[in-house]
Amino acid sequence: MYDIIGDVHGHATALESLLRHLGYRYNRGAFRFPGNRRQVIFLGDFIDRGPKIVETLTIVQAMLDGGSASAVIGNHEYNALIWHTPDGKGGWLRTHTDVHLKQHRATLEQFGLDPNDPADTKGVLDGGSLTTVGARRLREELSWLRRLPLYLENDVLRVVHAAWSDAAVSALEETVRGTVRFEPRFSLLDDTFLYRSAYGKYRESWAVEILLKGIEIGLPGGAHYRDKEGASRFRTRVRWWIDPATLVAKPMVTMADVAMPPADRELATLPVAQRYLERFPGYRDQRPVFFGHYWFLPPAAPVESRAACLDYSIARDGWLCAYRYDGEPVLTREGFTAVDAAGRVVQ
Ligand SMILES: [Mn+2]
Repeated sequence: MYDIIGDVHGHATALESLLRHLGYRYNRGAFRFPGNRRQVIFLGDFIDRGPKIVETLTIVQAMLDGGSASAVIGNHEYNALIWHTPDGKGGWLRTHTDVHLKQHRATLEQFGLDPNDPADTKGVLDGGSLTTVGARRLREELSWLRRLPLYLENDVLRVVHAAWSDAAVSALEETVRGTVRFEPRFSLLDDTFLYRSAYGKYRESWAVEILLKGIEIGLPGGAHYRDKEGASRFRTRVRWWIDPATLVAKPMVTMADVAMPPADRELATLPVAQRYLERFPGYRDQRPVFFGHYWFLPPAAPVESRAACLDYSIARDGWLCAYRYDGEPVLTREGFTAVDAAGRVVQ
C-alpha cells in the first residue's frame, strides 16, 4: 500500500529518518520498501525554507525515477517554475518583487546562485546560456519538477497539495482527456498550460490556485485584514474538507468555523455569507483524500474520517509527517507517524 508524506521543505535529515522509520532502505540508488510492497506518495513542497533542499530533491527524484514513489507538485515548486519562466514581454510569469524573492531565496542560495544578481539566474528556464554548475543543476531540477502532476487518484485514494475540488479537476479534465488512472494526466509540461495558469483570466489559473493554494471565500461587507506582508486581504482560505452538513446544522456559521488559518479575534465573529454556505465544497468521495500545505500544529490526526492533512510545519519547528495507508475506509490517528527536524520519531 502507500505511505503518504507531507511537505518536506528542504528537511532532508528528517526525510531520510522518516523513510527508515517507515521501513524503507537505500538499495540500488534509491530508498525502497523491501519487496516493493509499499510505495511513497509525496504531497509536494520539497523546496524553499529548509537547510537541505538539494539533498531533498535528490532523495525524492531517485525514488520517483526508481519506481518507489509518486508525487504531486506543491505551490512552492509551481512558484519556482513561473519565477524562472519568461512572460515573453521582458518579464517573468511570476513577478520578481522583493516579497516573491524572499520565498525563493533559500533555494537559489542552496543551488549556489546569488538571489540579488539577475544575471546569476537568467537563463535557468529561458534557454539562455548558463555560466555556473548551480544554474545548470537548477534548470535540470525545475525541468524534472515540471513533470509532476497537479493531483493523483486511483481506486483507493486521492492526493493533492492543497485542496481537492471536483470543479477544478473537471475543469482541467475537459481540456485533457486521459484514460490511464494514477498517471500524471495533468502536469505543467505543456507551455500553453503553464502560461495560462499564471494569468487570472484563464480557468487554468483558477484551477491551479485551488489545487495548489486552497479554496478561498470573501469576507462579508468589505471586511479585511492585513497579511504577514502587510497587504490588505478581502478573502480568507477555508477548511474546505469540513462536511457541509455540520455547517448547515448550526444556527449561525462564522469565520471561526471555517477560516484556515483560524480567524483572528476581529474576523472570528463575522458571519459566513449564505451564498458561500450553499456551495461550501466539503469532501464527498468514498476514497480518502490526503493533502499538505496548511501548516498544521502537532499532534497529528485526521481532519475528517476521509481527509488528512500531512503538513505539520517541519519548517517552523514542527514535524515531518506521514500516514501509513492500507486501504482503510476511515482514517485514524494511529495511521500517522512523524519525526522532528533532527529526525527523532515523535509520533
Ligand atoms: Mn504549500
